[in-house]
Amino acid sequence: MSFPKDFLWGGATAANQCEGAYLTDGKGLNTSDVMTAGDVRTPREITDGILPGKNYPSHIAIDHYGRFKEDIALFGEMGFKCYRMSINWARIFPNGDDAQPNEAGLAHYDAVFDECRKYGIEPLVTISHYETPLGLQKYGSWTNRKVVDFYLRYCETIFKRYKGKVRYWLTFNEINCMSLMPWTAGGVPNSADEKTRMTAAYHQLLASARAVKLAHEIDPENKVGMMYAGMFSYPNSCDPDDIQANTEFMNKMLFYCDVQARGYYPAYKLREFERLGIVLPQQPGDAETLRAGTVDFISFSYYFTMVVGKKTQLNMDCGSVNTGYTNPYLPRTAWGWTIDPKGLRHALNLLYDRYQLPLMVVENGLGAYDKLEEGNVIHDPYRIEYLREHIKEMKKAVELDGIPLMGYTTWGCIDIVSAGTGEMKKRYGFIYVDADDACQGTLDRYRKDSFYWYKKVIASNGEDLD
Ligand code: BGP
Repeated sequence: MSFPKDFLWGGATAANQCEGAYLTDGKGLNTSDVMTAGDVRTPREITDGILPGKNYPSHIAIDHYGRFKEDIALFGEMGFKCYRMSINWARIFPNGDDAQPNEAGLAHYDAVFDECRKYGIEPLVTISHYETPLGLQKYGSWTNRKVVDFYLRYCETIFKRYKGKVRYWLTFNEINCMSLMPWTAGGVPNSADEKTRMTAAYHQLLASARAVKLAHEIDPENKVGMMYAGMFSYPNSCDPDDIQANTEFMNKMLFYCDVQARGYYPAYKLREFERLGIVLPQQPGDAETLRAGTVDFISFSYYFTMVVGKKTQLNMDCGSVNTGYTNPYLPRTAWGWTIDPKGLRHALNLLYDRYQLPLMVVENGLGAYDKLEEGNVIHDPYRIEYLREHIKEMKKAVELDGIPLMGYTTWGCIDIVSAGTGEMKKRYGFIYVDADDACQGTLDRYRKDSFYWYKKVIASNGEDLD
């Protein structure tokens, strides 16, 4: 027994990080369109509107909007079974609160899904991946309950339009990032206090539950998942206080999954709200809504693990989560992210033990500096090594631990803009894109060594990893 026959091998992107064409065909602005590029030491700026002279990488990105046919053909060549992508909400509802959807935006994704079908690629669609329409700022974005209805209007539009074309959906990318970087997660200022964040999170959780129910009503074939930013941590030591601190950190992250998988807030979270004086903006019927909208599967991103102890003070810095501790057993990437393939097996076990739902790894990969060499070749053995070791551990989780794993989509299967730093030079792809950090270049695509390697992996259903 190895990976199931229908295992969904593939890759993942997000609209704001690859599409570009930020005003084409009636698209409105979203939260990512006012974020400048930074780097490993320079945080991205969030500007008040678009300012002259600043570099906003989402505006051009890799022009996936214009070149999706070429890109999907390359995914098809690798043998992808699945393409995880997101719909840019502001292409469908340019201001977020429009009464009618934008037909040009809808037609674009029709063409994308049709292209996927040509190659037998199953689309897995993230409904909101770090791209909240900027027009919703006037409501206070997700802190306002009205936004739940706007999101549902968007969901209903796309569920109906793409019925039969899309069967797999994720309601929010990395929903637990509302606790870490609320602007990115949902257009809430990063300075927002805990009460504000928890209000916005409540509305997203409610919206997710309503979306799950609606998706099932519109098409019983629909499978809707939640998406967890893979925050997994080890206690700093066997000091019980370190263990407790780690449990609390994991609960702070996992409560989002608890609500989406179980349909209610866990006791530890409710007690914490009482202690902090946080009152959720609950209305009659909400509890039933949450219970009726539990997800069909759990998906997550997995890049690194962290160490948490009694002295931990969380700090988000240039796209990294810092806990104040480092793990001496693990190497790190050039961006300081630990490399921990074995942690992926732990993560799969932890999530399956906790929820007993099918799992899917929808992001994993190595952000690295690549070099385009003479003859347009890119030798990236480091990427192959990273992915190979993670796939091996995933395989153990399936074979030895009996985890029902639906699929694996590597992050940034084609080079795209980094979410954390806004750089192009933090590359994850099997396909190299000729663009610099200002998204200037020919934008030509070239196959890296890892392209040919991943093709073999897929063709052998994960058996040939050499
Ligand atoms: C996840 C996000 C992606 C993404 C990835 C890699 O958190 O869902 O959008 O980009 O991380 O992060 P980065 O781009 O910062 O390297």
